[in-house]
Amino acid sequence: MKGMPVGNGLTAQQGGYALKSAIATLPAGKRALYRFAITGPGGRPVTRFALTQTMRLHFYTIRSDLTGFQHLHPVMARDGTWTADLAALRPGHWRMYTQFTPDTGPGRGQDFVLSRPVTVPGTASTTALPAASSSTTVDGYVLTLHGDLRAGLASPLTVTVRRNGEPVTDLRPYLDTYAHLTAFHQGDQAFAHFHPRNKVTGDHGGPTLEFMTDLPTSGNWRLFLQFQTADVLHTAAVTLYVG
Ligand SMILES: [Cu+2]
Repeated sequence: MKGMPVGNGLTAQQGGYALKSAIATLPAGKRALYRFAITGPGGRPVTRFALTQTMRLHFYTIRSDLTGFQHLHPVMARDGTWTADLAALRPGHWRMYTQFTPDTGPGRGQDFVLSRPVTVPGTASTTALPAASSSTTVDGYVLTLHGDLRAGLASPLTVTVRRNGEPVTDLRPYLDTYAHLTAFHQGDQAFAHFHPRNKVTGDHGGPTLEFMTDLPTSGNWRLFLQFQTADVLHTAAVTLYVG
């Protein structure tokens, strides 16, 4: 498993690599296509990427109030142009994140997260961030979090999954791991992504997922936990305070 990527995901360029897009606005309330390219130190689009969690590129978006999370896998054309097929966005300020590992050039083998802002025109209302909590429920699954997270320090976080009071032990690997934890910092939308250290041994993950987190700044983070049972992908959300 990869460790933390370079930086906090809030820049469009790093180490000679850049996220380029002509799109600064997208329409509200309907599917929207976000086209972009990753350019390398020579300024040309990168077309060779290493597979990370079975994909050449992971794409995430979040609204400035940390609602509207999407995790997608865009399609790349031969010339290095990517298209992310986004579900309906609410009006407001969004950030588009790309996570990738070049397979050529000086950044070869390095994990990058680059992002750009996008405005969705319309009347924007802000949703207050839910209070920090040690549990959350999605689709009947109750997730309980244990951990005392400290900014800038490697901090263990344990997530236990139960359903009807019983431990869940039929998590399926989704993109090669039993869970994907994507986190965004309240205020600046800093990004982090983690996978549990649990060994993947078929369709019987759970009930406990052991993460080693390393969140760079204190404050509230909105966590999105994605896991699969049968053929259904679940996405749980919870606010976590990092001291
Ligand atoms: Cu992941």
